[in-house]
Amino acid sequence: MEVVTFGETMVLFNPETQGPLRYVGTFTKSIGGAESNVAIALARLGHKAGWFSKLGEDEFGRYIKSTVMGEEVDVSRVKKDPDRTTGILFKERFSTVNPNVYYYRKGSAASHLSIEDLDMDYICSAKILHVTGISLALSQEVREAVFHAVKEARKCGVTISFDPNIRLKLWSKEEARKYILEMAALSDIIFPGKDEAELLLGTEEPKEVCDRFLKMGVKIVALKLGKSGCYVKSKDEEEFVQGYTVDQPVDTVGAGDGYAAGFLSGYLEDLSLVDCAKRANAVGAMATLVKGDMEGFPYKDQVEIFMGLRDNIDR
Ligand code: KDG
Repeated sequence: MEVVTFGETMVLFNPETQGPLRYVGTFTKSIGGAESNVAIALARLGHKAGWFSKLGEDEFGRYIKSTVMGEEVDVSRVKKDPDRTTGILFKERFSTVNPNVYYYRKGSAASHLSIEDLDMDYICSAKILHVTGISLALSQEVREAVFHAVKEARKCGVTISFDPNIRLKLWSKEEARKYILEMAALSDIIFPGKDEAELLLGTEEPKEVCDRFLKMGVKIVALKLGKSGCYVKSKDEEEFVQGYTVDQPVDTVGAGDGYAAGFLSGYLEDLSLVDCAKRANAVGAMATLVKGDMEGFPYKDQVEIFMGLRDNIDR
C-alpha cells in the first residue's frame, strides 16, 4: 500500500429536492466518509490505497464495503460489528452549494473502532498513514486507536498525513483544539483550512499559521484558502498557489478530501511542493463539480486535462 487510512464511512442520502428535510420525498443513496473519500480519490489518481473501518453487519455496511472496493481501494482490513449499525448521513439543500449535514452515527459500529481493530503490520507496510480529526471526535475509543496507530506508525517510519476536518456537530471547539493540536505535533503533513487555523491557532495569516505548525514538528503545511487556492510551506519552500476557478460548483463537501488526495498523490510521485499544491487545488476544485462527496474525484488523465497539462480529445 502507498497510503492507508481509516475512519467512519456512512451511507449518505442526498435529497433530490431543495428545502427542509421533512418535505423531501426522494433521495439518492451514496456513501460519505472523509478517509474513504481520500482513499477513493487516491485510487482514481492511480495509487494503491487501503481504507478500513468498522461497519454494521447490515445492508448499509455491505453497500459501503462493496462501493469502496469497487473503487479499487483495498478493504481487506474492514471489520463488521454484528451488534451495532452503520452510520447514516443526510444532506439538506437550500440555495447554496454548502449543504446542511445531519448525522445519525452516535453509537455506530465505527464509533467503537478500537486499538484491537488495528492491524499494525498492514499500517506499517504503507508509505503514508492518513488520519483526520473526525475520528478524533467520534469517541474516546476511536481517538485512542488513532493516537495509537499514529505513534506506532511513526516508529515504523510511516509518514503521517493529517487533515483536522473539524466538525463542530461532533465536539466542542475546546476539545477539537486540544486533540487536534496534539495530533498535529505527531504529523508530517497537515491540511488545515483557514477557518480551522483560526480556531486552532487564533490566526489565519498564512505565514504565521505555517510557521506555528512547523514549529510543532510538522514538515509540510498545506493551508487551504478555499477557492483562492492554498499556501504551502516546508522548511525549504513556501508559496501561495492560485486555485482553479469553477463556473458552477454544486457541492463543496469532499473538496478538502480531494485536495488532500491530490497533494498526497503528488508527494508520492516526488513532485515539488508547488506541483503537489497545484494538483491538490485541481482535484479539490473538480470535486465541487459533482453532487456527492466522492463522485467528482477525477482519474489521473482527467485532472491533467483540467490542469491544461494534456489535450482533451472528446470525440
Ligand atoms: O470531508 C467530507 C466528509 O465530511 C463527508 O464525506 C462525511 O465523513 C464525513 C463526516 O463525518 O462529515
